[in-house]
Amino acid sequence: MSTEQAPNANFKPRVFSGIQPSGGLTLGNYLGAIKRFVDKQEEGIETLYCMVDMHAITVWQDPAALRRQTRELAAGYIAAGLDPAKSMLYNQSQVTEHVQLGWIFNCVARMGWMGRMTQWKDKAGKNAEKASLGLFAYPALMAADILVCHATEVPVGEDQKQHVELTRDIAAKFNHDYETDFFPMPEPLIQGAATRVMSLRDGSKKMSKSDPSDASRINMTDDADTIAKKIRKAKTDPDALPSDAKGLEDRPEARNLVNIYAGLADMSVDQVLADVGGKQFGEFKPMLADLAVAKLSPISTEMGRLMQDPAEIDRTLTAGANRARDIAAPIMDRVYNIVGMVRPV
Ligand code: AQP
Repeated sequence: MSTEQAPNANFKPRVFSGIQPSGGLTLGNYLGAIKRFVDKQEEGIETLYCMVDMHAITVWQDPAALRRQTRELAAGYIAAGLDPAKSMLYNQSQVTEHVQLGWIFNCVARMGWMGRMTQWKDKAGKNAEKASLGLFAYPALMAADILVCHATEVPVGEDQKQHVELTRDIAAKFNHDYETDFFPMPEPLIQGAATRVMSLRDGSKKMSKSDPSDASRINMTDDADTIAKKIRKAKTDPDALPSDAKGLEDRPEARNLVNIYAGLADMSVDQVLADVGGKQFGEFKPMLADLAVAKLSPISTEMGRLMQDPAEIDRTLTAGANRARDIAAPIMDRVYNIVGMVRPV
């Protein structure tokens, strides 16, 4: 039997994940992230879920829209099943330890690491000279978000795996440079179907809240008719559905719709195809639309009800921030001490 300890054996299991309030919530955010947040909360582990508004402003945000979207995101979390008494829900900007550690990590991370991030390449594109410095440094702040609370698990969609790996590199370099074992090595939690939901208009692009085409995504606030219409118009190919997952290779749009069905129904892709293999899209799309409406309508109705009382949402977020600070502040005190600084009392 190996006597080697697991890398995080000395750390309490703790879950952290964030979503940017940079637009309305999409089905991608729900299936790739929020639905998994709820599963984790129910396991009885300490869970912190954050509206990462400091990340959102790496791209210009209208202040009134940012305020509204932050509350809408919090309402989405709660409506989807996160209980603020169990999970800490808060705004990144309200717990200043995030940016304090973010700066220290800017000094630990290397420019080359940031330049290799696919999200940077996708978002900055050919306009890198004009992109904000914050967009380039975003992964160092994300590492700080995770490590400022010593999180050991990070439920995210497939697209964020590279950022969690970078977080481990930053933790390892900090530990090495300061000859300590202070930071854990967080693990990305990417499980089940629909960890990468693609655009309804282009199966090679991820579904995104900032895509200029509203038809490319299902918003959590879309009504039943809009959801049905978007699914009816979703790009597909002319063939019938195959009877196993192998038959979806080279059919990105078909794979995406089956993946979405599997994610919503909590089934595997093969289980879905055992039921619908051989059907044409004319028959499958209405089934998918009915399922999406059945799963999403209760959430959007509850979000609408919660949004009627923005002051209550703000109170919930402030209470969450106070609890998160109780975890982050002593960690930052120790980071300052390791680095050779003193935090103000
Ligand atoms: N299409 C997706 N499929 C699966 N998971 C997804 N996530 C986002 N889109 C998909 C997951 O949602 C969490 C929060 O992501 P984010 O809002 O912080 O940033 P993002 O990944 O950049 O999401 P968007 O919608 O594309 O935002 P914009 O358009 O502002 O950049 C993450 O766990 C992510 O994996």
